[in-house]
Amino acid sequence: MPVPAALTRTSTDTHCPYCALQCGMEVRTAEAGVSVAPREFPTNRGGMCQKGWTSATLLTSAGRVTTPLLREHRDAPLRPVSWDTALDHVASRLAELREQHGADSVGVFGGGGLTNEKAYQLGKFARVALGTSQVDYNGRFCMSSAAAAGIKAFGMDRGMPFPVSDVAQADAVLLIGANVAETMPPFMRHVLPAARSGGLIVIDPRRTPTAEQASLHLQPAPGTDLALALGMLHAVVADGHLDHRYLADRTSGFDQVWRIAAAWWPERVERVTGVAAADQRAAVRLLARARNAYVLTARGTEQHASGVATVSAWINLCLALGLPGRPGSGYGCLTGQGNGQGGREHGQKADQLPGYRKIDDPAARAHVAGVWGVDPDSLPGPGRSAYELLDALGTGTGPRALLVFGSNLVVSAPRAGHVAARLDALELLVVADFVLSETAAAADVVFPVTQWAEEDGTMTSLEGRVLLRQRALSAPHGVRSDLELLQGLAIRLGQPAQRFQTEAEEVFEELRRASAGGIADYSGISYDRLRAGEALHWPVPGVDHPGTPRAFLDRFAHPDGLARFQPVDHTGPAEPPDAEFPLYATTGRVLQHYQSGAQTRRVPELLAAQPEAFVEVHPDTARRAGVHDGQWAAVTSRRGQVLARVRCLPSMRLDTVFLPFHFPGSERANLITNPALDPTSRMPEFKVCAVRLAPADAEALPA
Ligand SMILES: Nc1nc2c(c(=O)[nH]1)N[C@H]1C(S)=C(S)[C@@H](COP(=O)(O)OP(=O)(O)OC[C@H]3O[C@@H](n4cnc5c(=O)[nH]c(N)nc54)[C@H](O)[C@@H]3O)O[C@H]1N2
Ligand SMILES: Nc1nc2c(c(=O)[nH]1)N[C@H]1C(S)=C(S)[C@@H](COP(=O)(O)OP(=O)(O)OC[C@H]3O[C@@H](n4cnc5c(=O)[nH]c(N)nc54)[C@H](O)[C@@H]3O)O[C@H]1N2
Ligand code: SF4
Ligand SMILES: [Mo]
Repeated sequence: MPVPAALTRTSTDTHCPYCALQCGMEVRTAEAGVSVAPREFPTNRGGMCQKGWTSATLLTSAGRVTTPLLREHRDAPLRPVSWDTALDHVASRLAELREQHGADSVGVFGGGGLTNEKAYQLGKFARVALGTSQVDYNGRFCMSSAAAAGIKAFGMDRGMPFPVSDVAQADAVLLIGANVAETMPPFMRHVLPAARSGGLIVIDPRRTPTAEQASLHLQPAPGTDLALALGMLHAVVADGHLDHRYLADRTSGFDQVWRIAAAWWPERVERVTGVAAADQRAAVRLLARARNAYVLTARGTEQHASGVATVSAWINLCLALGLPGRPGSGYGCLTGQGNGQGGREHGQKADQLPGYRKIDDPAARAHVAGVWGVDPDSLPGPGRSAYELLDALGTGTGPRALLVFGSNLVVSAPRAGHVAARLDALELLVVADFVLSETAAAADVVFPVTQWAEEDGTMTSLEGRVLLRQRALSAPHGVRSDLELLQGLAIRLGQPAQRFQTEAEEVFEELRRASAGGIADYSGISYDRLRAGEALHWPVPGVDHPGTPRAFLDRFAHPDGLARFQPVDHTGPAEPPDAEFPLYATTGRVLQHYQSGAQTRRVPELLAAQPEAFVEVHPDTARRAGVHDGQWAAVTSRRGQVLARVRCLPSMRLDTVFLPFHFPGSERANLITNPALDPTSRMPEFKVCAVRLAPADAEALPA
């Protein structure tokens, strides 16, 4: 085989393997090894965080899986086998299950870190090669609530409907449940101008490194944002900041919303949220007086059983101030995973087909089936959402086998103890990964796959821009790409090989056709245009179309062109604190670890910086619970108990503790989280549950 051109280069322009900021980086290959360096790119402006700087470590790490692994039966160890043995084994088990129990006996779980090509191919593999409706992905845990709220309000979900760099022009920025100083550090460059002019407002129950830089920090109790948004909307109206002209020209439905917000005067909201009425009014004033203002939401306000309503309430506030679709201002949601945006557009979601089409829409089915060369009637309908899928595994009514691509569910799924038990109840668990994650370690078959720098593929970043990640080096012997794995299984399941291409660019060419005419239209994007460095934000409906960096400037995506206010009211957390579980627990991230930590816990510098789980707690609350700074504590909810080292912080609310979710085993924050789901988005309530805090049992301590 000739050496691909990319492999003769010593430096390749690409993007970071982790979060949605997709910082521009260079991968350098030399005798001494592989290294990375930031490059100038609009989202990171030459910056990179510690995860980016250390991202080459895993490419050559000893912890990498380089051969397929298989266990003969549940109690046997995983042993190395050949690719043919592993593929034959999986395909024949899947065929048997399908034969005996029907196509829905096999489930597929994808991830928002997968490239567009992989996400597309995985959805197609599920619907065509397996014929199953049971496919969903971890984006359901990520920003599905903001996506649903965006569709309701604007008729379209593109996380940030404007370039990230626009934010730097603003004199006011409101960040809600977003700790960007840790979750997207170079993003802070874009909010610095607002911070310098006294216009950075942060809403977070914790005094995060982001909140430290704010001019105004509102610190509500977890799960009370909806009330806060109503209070601020009330202040907009009462203090004369309502943009009447914008309301009349660009929106509908304000009256029903006001009927609810009228009853939420700031003093009442203060009693529910703990945020002083004067601070609510001050925040509104900063936004209303700004020449340019942006409001950005992230997981803190979204990961709730009322997440869609909560984001809708924030969008209502933005509409009342006339921000969305105005040049230099706007509302956006900060997508999280590297391809969180593209990952929810191309059909790995239970209710969706490529191009952000609905799977129950006959025209969408006919179009996509045409591209795939199958009968539209052969495509299954919508399946279960992520948590509902996991909850049903091995129960007899749900899937008996699960294929996992790009998620470490044992650590990251809500009520993780229960999810791990459901995975154990499966007849077959198959995981594709490049490390032996906690989920891979529990699998019957593990397929070792290539990593970001060893393959081509496109990602769609938080600003809706499609980016090319280019192959920079060859993969270790024994690993194959996800696309090759899918083809290997598809052929064995009786599919023609050409239906499941293995070159990313060829898959992208098909994705273009499948997305054509859809909401997320990629038909005008090509690898050549991306290689030439064009900045293409979707929709790009033609090869001569310049892309859409700023959506909604003239009209919103609803047929009447108007944005729709959503009448929503405050309900509060699904599980409020009580005498037995008196504290709120909330969960989230630290700078050094990514998600379940499957990758970053294998990078020595990152593990050394954050080696174990911790719980942030106010010193008075710690004293009352009998726990001490630096000692291990047990945090217990109705679902389980997590062990974490106590960090006393006077800036914490007295009623709230915080845990990061990056750690495994008994340090898994998700042992306690509540899988209460939002009725629309099916997003679990990761951000609030009721707990009690106590000293940890000496015998139970982590080794
Ligand atoms: N270092 C690092 N960076 C990452 C990731 C990572 O794992 N590690 N993951 C990426 C991904 S996939 C995502 S989704 C993003 C997430 O990015 P963020 O949303 O910024 O991260 P989180 O820490 O989950 O949550 C943000 C904040 O929400 C606050 N919060 C908790 N409850 C509430 C509430 O009720 N209301 C409000 N207003 N705030 C609340 C928490 O205190 C926390 O500081 O980060 C991306 N970047
Ligand atoms: N308590 C709590 N839980 C949470 C959250 C929270 O805030 N609090 N946040 C939620 C959010 S926002 C998210 S996004 C999820 C994320 O949680 P997960 O879905 O577990 O995401 P990762 O930890 O990134 O796991 C990705 C896995 O896939 C592998 N991988 C990476 N790239 C590829 C690829 O291209 N192909 C294949 N085959 N494998 C790949 C990695 O090695 C890793 O093992 O966690 C959710 N869970
Ligand atoms: S901010 Fe995100 S994309 Fe940038 S280097 Fe850090 S993890 Fe990578
Ligand atoms: Mo996420």
